[in-house]
Amino acid sequence: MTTARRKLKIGITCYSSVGGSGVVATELGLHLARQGHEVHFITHTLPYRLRGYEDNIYFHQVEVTSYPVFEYPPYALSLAAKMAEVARAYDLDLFHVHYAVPHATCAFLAREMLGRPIPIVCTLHGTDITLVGLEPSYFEITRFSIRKSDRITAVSEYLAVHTRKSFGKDLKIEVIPNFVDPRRFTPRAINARREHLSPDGVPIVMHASNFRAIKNVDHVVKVFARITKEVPSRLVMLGDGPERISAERWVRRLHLEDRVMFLGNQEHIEELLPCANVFLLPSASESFGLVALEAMSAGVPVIATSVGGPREFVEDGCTGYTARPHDLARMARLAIRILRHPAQARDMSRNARAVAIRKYHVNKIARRYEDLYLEVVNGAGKGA
Ligand code: GMT
Repeated sequence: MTTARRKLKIGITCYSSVGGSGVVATELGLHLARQGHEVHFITHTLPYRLRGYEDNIYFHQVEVTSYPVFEYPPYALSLAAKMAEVARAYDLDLFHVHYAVPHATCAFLAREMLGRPIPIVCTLHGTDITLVGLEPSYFEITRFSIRKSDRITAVSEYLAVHTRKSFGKDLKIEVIPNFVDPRRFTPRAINARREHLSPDGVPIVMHASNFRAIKNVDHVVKVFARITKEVPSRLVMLGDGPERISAERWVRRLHLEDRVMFLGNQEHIEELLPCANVFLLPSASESFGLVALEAMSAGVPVIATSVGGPREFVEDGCTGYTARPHDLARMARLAIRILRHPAQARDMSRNARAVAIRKYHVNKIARRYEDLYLEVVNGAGKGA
């Protein structure tokens, strides 16, 4: 006989804009709500991927007011106040915050205001930790906020190691990787969309990101230039951000205008990823690299950076390849190998999807968060 698991009231805070951490937080919340938990998103704007009505989902908008004397609107204070207000009104069991600064800091403040020991689970996604390397003045507040959390999770072993190195070897960090819903990110037969992206039927190389400098989007274009010289193909770029102009400039400089498409931000990336023959993610570093996992789930072999999380799920020669971020020659060579050998590509595609399902299925990973929540609300020790 199975006993019913306790249903929880969970407050989730994340950045709502397009980006892996917001996607993880939102998809996790949606999944937990479908399991019967009550999920309260406490965020600045409606999280991207939270669209339409869903049972058990509540959205509480943080209003950031400004006065002439405030040079900067105090987002963190408004958020902390809102978190305390929602926790009190709905009797929340815990806060799950994504990003240490400022979200774990706000959760700490909210708990102090509430005056009851509501547990805080803090998930680290990477930029919160690397930021400290760039901006030493954030060190103390980040360390404080992490240590005041009851449980800390990191999205890869790489990030956990990196965090311990910066903030203390004694930190207990549970690695809970990113996840994917394989029913949504699924291989699809050649379809009209693919014909539109590649009217001449040549292979499609794809990249998706927020075009931050760390994503090395210029490298995507340069690698593609080498690929298409050997195997006529097309490059589809999904997403938008500060480096898009530079990438477009490289396209012109390399005379690739008729081979490259920039589609901007796309809400339904799951409809486009399966059109690719190979997916490129040459970032300078990635704590996980969620979009590469989504591509794998859609049956697309991945060539990703070997710095960070992708090494933990891209199995060289089996589901794709990893390469050092500046080794453009290797990336191009491996992509050409995939495109020239359809039988090998088919095997890789099958393997990629199988690994995504076996190790990173949303049901499996969300269950780990659920277990952690239950432990923490039942008072099973403070991890930090
Ligand atoms: O990659 C980004 O620029 C977005 C960033 C974020 O904070 O949303 O993504 C980070 O978190 C994702 C979810 O855990 C990870 O899959 C990404 O690898 C990570 N980005 C970096 O480490 C650069």
